[in-house]
Amino acid sequence: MSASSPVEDCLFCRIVAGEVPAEVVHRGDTTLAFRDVNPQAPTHVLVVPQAHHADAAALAQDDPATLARLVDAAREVAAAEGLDDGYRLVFNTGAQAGQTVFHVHLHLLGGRDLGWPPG
Ligand code: DGP
Repeated sequence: MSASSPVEDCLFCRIVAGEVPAEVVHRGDTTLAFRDVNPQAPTHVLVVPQAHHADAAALAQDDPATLARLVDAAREVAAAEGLDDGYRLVFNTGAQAGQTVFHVHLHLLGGRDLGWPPG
């Protein structure tokens, strides 16, 4: 889906709208970052576009400037969290990759040694 208006049953559209509570750590003109409800590292933040796009590939096609802003917002959050030794950025894209929420989100993970390859 490439629509960018809010999608009624989309969890992250509802977080952007303030209809579902979340611990917001950063808000930009077109982006929002909030803590993951099920953190996999001491810092685990999700950075999303405020507009709805299903996944990173769709966002790259529809609005590449906002895709870049997600990465820049993650950089700002990582700095604020003191992740000076590094952090990981992940887009799960598609069900087989583990994507469960189909509003694109950039996982920012840090604060511990992160293994490779991921599971
Ligand atoms: P993914 O598997 O890549 O689609 O990641 C979805 C993430 O969303 C997962 O790490 C858990 C997180 N998540 C699911 N529901 C909520 C919620 O209601 N609030 C917050 N803050 N995070 C959520």
